[in-house]
Amino acid sequence: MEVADGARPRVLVVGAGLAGLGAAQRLSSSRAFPHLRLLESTGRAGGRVCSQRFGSEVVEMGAHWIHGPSKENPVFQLASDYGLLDEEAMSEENQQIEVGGHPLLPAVFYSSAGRVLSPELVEGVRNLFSTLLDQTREFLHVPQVSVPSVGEYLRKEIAQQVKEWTDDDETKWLKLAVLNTYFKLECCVSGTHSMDHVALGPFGEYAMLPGLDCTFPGGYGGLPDCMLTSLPKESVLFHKPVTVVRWGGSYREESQEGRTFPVQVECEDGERFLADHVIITVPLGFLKEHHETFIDPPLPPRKADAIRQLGFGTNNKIFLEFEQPFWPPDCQLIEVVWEDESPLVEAGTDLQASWFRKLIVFLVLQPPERYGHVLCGFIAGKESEYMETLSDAAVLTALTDVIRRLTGNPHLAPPKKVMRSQWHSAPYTRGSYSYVAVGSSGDDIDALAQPLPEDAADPRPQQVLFAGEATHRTFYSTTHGALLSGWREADRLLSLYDTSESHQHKPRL
Ligand code: 6YU
Repeated sequence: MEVADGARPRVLVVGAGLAGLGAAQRLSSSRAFPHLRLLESTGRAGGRVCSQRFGSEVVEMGAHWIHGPSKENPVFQLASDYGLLDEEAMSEENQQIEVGGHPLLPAVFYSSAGRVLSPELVEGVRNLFSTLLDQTREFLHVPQVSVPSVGEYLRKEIAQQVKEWTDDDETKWLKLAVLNTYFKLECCVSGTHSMDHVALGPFGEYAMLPGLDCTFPGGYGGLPDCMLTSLPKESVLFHKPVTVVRWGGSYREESQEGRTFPVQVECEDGERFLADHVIITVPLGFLKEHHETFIDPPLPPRKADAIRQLGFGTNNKIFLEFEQPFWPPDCQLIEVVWEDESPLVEAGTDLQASWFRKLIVFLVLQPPERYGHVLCGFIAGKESEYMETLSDAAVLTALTDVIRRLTGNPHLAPPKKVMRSQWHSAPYTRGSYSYVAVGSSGDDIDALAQPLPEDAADPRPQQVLFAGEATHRTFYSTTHGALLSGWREADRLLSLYDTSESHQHKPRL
């Protein structure tokens, strides 16, 4: 029997990042959901996928790589289908490379003493750190862990190892300083202020896919752009920040006497939308700040606790363009070692005096013929949030001083241009990505992903559904985790209406 259009379910999706676009794309390809609206607070699609112009080239302010670009990675598959990747990225060989999340690029280590460190010394330390880091992933099913965090575990092991080092004191200190750089690098990977905040037990739950991380030659933003164009034009509304999602109600259009809807979504401009279902894909950072007022009636305690306990930190990028490179021609990564630092010694807390010490890695954007001489620095944590409060000029001056110190060249010309991301200040993001913080576990991720009403005995269909990278138990913090979470919630609705399309994984292109 044909269902009249007016009787078909109305669905709202809040947020046009990859999770929201993925959900909308999958639902819009089903005839069961002709009444679909996507409400996005900002003026663009993509969320934390954000390609921007830097001079004549496009750079990534948010997501940079497809992590693990291979068959199981839906972002890789979708980007390949749209023709957004180059041949090398799509080659079978590339897809089979296993890098364990840390691709090795030709790197140079500059130290705060104005010297380049020996590759042999650095390699030995890198192997030690990566062995210890591998060990931290082995506690997943261990009932009692000896220390709560990844950082404490690493430090405890390092303190043991140091006792057996036979090097002279200077070499020992230098090795510790290099280790400290790896701690800071790991803060960027996990999007946290300190590895002491990252829970040890669940750390191994994050899953890595095979494939050598790749980038989008035309910009990551091509992916959300393509997804957006596949949606009915009138279904996407920009500049529509949602202020409150009311559920469990009985709402009726003012002008109509027709049926009632359980969900009412109100936007900052006062406009209201009624629906049978809403899929919320706003970042965990936004939920941390607003969940008490954003959802009415408020979230059940288990879900609110999950929001409070899971981690959501800051990782920013700073792009610097130089007239001339100060690095060697084959160098693709510049790493910074502060010789007076050690993971076994508490770091200073004066952000104003030392924020720039947290920036320990610069990617050299490739190829130089295309980008010129552009570095992309990564900086995580409170120092990164402090950096957001400074002017471009202050950031440029501080980093010029750092680079002059590293190269031992007090006359090195300053970068001619600077641009940085400010994800912590972004009101609809409030940070960069999620991690499993001390005191939380993968169960919190699942609790966050649980739709409302939660009670399986409740006869009402699920009204409020949750997607977004922070709701994916094994791929949290990634674009593929975000996309999969959007598909998951779309499939939940498709199966609710028992459409035969629920398990078709091919979105409409
Ligand atoms: C990846 C990478 N990558 C660098 C940096 C950042 C991130 N990630 P969105 O936020 O996209 O969408 C939500 C939308 O909702 C948004 O448009 C809002 O405006 C809107 N909204 C909010 N409030 C609203 C309201 N009230 N009303 C209406 N709309 C509202 N991922 O795969 N590769 O290289 C990086 C990186 C600087 C900031 C990244 C990377 C993370 C991804 O960008 C991110 O997960 C997804 O884009 C999120 O999509 P979404 O739809 O969920 O939200 C062991 C272990 C370790 C674990 N970590 C491993 C490392 C993995 C992370 N790697 C990061 C590295 C970089 C460089």
